[in-house]
Amino acid sequence: MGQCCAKSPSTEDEHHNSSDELPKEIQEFNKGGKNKLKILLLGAGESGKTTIMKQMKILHIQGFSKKERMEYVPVIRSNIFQAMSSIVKNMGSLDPPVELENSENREAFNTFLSLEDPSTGSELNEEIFDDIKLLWQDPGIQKAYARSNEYYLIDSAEFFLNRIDEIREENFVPDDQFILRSRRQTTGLQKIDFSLAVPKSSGGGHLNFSMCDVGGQRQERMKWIYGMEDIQIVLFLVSCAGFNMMLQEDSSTNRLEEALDLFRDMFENEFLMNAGFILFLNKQDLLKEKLENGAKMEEYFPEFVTYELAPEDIDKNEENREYLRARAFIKDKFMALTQPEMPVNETKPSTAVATKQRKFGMQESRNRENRQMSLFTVNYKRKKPDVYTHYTVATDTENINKVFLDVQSMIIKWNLEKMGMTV
Ligand SMILES: Nc1nc2c(ncn2[C@@H]2O[C@H](COP(=O)(O)OP(=O)(O)OP(=O)(O)O)[C@@H](O)[C@H]2O)c(=O)[nH]1
Ligand SMILES: [Mg+2]
Repeated sequence: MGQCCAKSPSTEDEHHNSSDELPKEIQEFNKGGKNKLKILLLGAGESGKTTIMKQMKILHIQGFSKKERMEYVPVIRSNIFQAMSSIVKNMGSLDPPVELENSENREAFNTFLSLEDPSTGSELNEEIFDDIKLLWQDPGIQKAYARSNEYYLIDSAEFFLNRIDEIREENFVPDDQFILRSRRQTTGLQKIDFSLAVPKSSGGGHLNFSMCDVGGQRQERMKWIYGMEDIQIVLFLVSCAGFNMMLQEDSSTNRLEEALDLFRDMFENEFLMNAGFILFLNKQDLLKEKLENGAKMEEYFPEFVTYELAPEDIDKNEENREYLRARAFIKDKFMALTQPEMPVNETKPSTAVATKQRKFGMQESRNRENRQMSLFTVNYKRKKPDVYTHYTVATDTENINKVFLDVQSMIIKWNLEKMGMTV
């Protein structure tokens, strides 16, 4: 993400057992600074963490330079190829399967079936773009796309496939929306620094932030601990659209279930006991769209059938009712996890390998009950559930600007109350 981010540690770096050996940017992040507020972005894969980092760059740094924009061209082209490849390769194995409808597209279909994934999107030639365009218009492909919760497909597939003419242009320069929609899995840790003006009513001046992004897929989570030192704020992201989808890395685990497990583990994590938690219930646009297209929350969470909205949340607009119920249901599920039933100081049985030191000799933890690695020893010491929730659309700059202003005021309030810092 441009000049301000560090990539670390690489696979071989995982064996480091001294904080002195961590990449410089992460050491700096860990040291923080007197007036720096450290925010750690957490959440499962594809919850939208990196998209929030991109938004901070757009909103609070200098945005993307032309050179940086051009670096996204191969990413976007590779995304569009992978999207079509995934639809073509999965439609036959759906239950019931979906067939190509226009026989004139058979050749393009077969070519696509036999194509290897190009390592970078810049290798796509004109014929491949033609084939993608033809296939995207086939009613069979559209039907398979409508069932994309049954196999792995990137969230931005439709956005990119609808814009293939622009993407294939020789002089294509991605705008912010293309960049925000692009998908590249994060490995290691990435850091970004920015500062925001503090309103006069809260003392004026500036507040400096250091924000750290991590990879959310299971194999990445052992690295999270590198970014946890003295974290003041955890910004935990959830893809609400994941309620009817399975994980990319484990096709037997529901994405929302995984997010709930992960949130509970992080909320109870002893290294994050002093952090305030902000929950971004993200991908609200996709949640709404899915429900409008007939997806049923109760098929995945049967208790949803009897769930009722609080009177103050009921909207006169009946059309929105199912969506409002669903988003409140998801929120309640997360908030219930912030009210632990187990007594203070009781340690949850865990396969965790955490050492209390910061100099983490990272070891493998075992996969328990076929769910994500439970990384660290947990206990129930958190006194007050400092959790704030927001419904977000991470790809919408205006929405994130507004939400982040709220987050900022809340952080200032927390700061003044809990950390004794004056701003
Ligand atoms: N429509 C929509 N797409 C979103 C939203 N938030 C993120 N996305 C898209 O979802 C995909 C995944 O987002 P990322 O920000 O890469 O997810 P991540 O949490 O960083 O994923 P990892 O790096 O694997 O941990 C990207 O293509 C984003 O454009 C949202 O609110 N709405
Ligand atoms: Mg990421």
